[in-house]
This record gives sequence, structure tokens and C-alpha cells, in this order.
Amino acid sequence: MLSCIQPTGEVHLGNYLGALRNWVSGQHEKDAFHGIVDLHALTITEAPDVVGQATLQLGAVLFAVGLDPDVATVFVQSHVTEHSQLGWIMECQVSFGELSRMTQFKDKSAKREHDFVSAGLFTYPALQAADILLYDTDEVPVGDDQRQHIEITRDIAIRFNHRFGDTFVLPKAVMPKAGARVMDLQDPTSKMSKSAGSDTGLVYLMEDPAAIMKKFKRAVTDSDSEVRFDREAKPGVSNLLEILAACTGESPEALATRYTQYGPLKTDTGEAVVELLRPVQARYTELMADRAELQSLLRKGAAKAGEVAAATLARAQRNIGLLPA
Ligand code: ATP
Ligand code: LTN
Repeated sequence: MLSCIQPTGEVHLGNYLGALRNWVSGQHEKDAFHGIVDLHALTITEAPDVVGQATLQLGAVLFAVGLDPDVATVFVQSHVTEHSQLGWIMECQVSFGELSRMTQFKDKSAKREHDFVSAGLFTYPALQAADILLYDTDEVPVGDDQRQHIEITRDIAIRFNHRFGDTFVLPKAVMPKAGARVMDLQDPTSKMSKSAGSDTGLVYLMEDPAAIMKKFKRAVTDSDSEVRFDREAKPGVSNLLEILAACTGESPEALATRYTQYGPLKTDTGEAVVELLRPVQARYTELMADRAELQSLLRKGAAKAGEVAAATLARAQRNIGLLPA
């Protein structure tokens, strides 16, 4: 199983409760590979010294939330050079027309109308196909927005196997185990997202407890004053209940019966989040304080990933019939 995350923006509570927590609980069930895909972030990186720092911090977050370097393979994409090498081969197996139909490219390039649109933004799915195929991946847990990229990966793999002989395992997209869906605290009908306009509704994983409490106390609730779990009619209160439920393991419906006022619900939810994050933040601080150790954990991941990736790349090169060096 492979899942990847880009080192862009700070990790927030939605990423944690919706995705990262499942990575941690899933690491013992499957042979799990987790890539920090810095080369993908280069499609929109324009300033020096940004991506490396973001990569290191994201690495610390992944270990801090509980990925165990002895169990899961956590690696940085650019440390495993096979990604770039197979990426080029994949670019030559996908057509201009296929890439032109990718909705993520259409959306992202439209949003960057007045900015630089790199060719990498266009060929991105070829690199993603390399990420996936290098590990003989069976399952890629992704949200809806990535399904098209998994489909094109399958198409590329089928085409390659047909042209050059059986080489790649065909991956499939699987629904990630349902985590909590965390909404913006100021706009509870939109998901908490790092691309939100302002961060007053966004709780960062590494935010200090006082700031977290303040954000919860100012969370938008609903116009009447009844505490009830009803996402449609009461999005603000239901979001708080769902976050509290994700922290305590109880159901949002059961929690709702314990409150008659919004104030205590906000305070309790804020405190539950602070407590949930406290050990994660402590481990993060420790990891960031010993950069050499953190880099060595990432190197260890890259070495494990590299073994698998090198074998797959060599198989692809051999089957194409590139002249051996
Ligand atoms: P953006 O909105 O800028 O695309 P994001 O903050 O949504 O960014 P991603 O990097 O797209 O974050 O997502 C990383 C992972 O976190 C994905 O698995 C995604 O499903 C999950 N995730 C992101 N936001 C939420 C949320 N609000 N609730 C639950 N899961 C989320
Ligand atoms: N495109 C994905 C990130 C990504 C990925 C991958 C996900 C790059 N390579 C391989 C799964 C498997 C995104 O934008 N979230």
C-alpha cells in the first residue's frame, strides 16, 4: 500500500483526523509505504530553501503522529532517484491528450491564470504513476480528487505491459478508511483546508494550546441554541461534536445529549484537541531538535524504499531493452 503527501503548507487538524491517523493505525495491517513527495511540490515552488524545510517538518510530523520507522517505510521522494528515472519513462507512455483531460491540471492551471504554469504541473500524473508502480502497489488509498490519477496510472501500466511485456502490478484506488471530516471552524460548510482564505477557522497540528483554545471559543455555531448532531441543519455544532467524538472515541450523538449550551461544548472540544495534540507536539519538538537523527530516519526509509524501487526500475529498463550501462 502506498500513500503520499506533498510538503506544501502546514499540516492541520483535518489532515490528522481525516488521514494521518489512519496511516498510523493501518501500518501494521499492510506493507505500508509513505512518501513525502517533494518533487511534486516543485511544480509550484518558486523560492529557494522552502521545500527542504517543509519536507523535514513533514517528516517530523509523520513520525510524531506515530508512524514507526521500523514498521512503515517513510521516505522522501527525491531521495529515491528511481522516481525521477521512471517518471521520464512514464511520460513517454502517456499521451498529450490523456494528460490534457486531467481535471486537476485544468483546475490548477486555471487558478494560476496569471502565474507561471510549469510543464511539470501538466506531466505530474506521469510522475505520480512512477511513484505508484515502483512499489508494485496494490492499493492506493485516495480521496475522490485523485481517482483520475490512479485510473491513468492503470492505463499507463496496461499500455506498458502490452508494449514491453509484463512489468508492472496494476494498482487500484481504495477508499481510505473513513476518518473524521473536519470542517472550517469559521465556515462549517467548507472543509478545513490549507487553501482557505484565512486561518481563523483552521487549527494547525503544531499550534500552541492557547491559540487552539481561542479558535474553538470563537468557532461559529448555529442560530438557535440547541445542542444536537445534525450536519445539515446545524453544521457548526455538529462539526464540534464530530471533532470531540474523534478525540474521545465516543459517538457525536451520545456526546450531544451531555450539553445544553454551546459554551461548554466549545471549551471541552478545544481542550480535547489540545490534549490529543499534546504528545504529538512534544514528539515533534524532540524530533526537530535533533535534525541529524530525523534525517537518519528518513535515510533509513529511503534505503528501504530504494531497494524495491531499484528492482522495479531495472525490470522496466530491461523489458524496454535499453542498452545496459
Ligand atoms: P488543499 O485543500 O489545499 O488541497 P488540504 O488541506 O485539503 O489541502 P491535502 O494535502 O489535499 O490537504 O490532503 C491531505 C490528506 O488530508 C488527504 O488524505 C485528505 O483527504 C485529508 N484531508 C484534508 N482536509 C481534510 C479535512 N478537512 N477533513 C478530513 N480530511 C482531510
Ligand atoms: N497527487 C497527490 C499526491 C501524490 C500521490 C502520489 C498520492 C503524489 N504521488 C502517489 C498517492 C500515490 C495529491 O495531490 N494529493
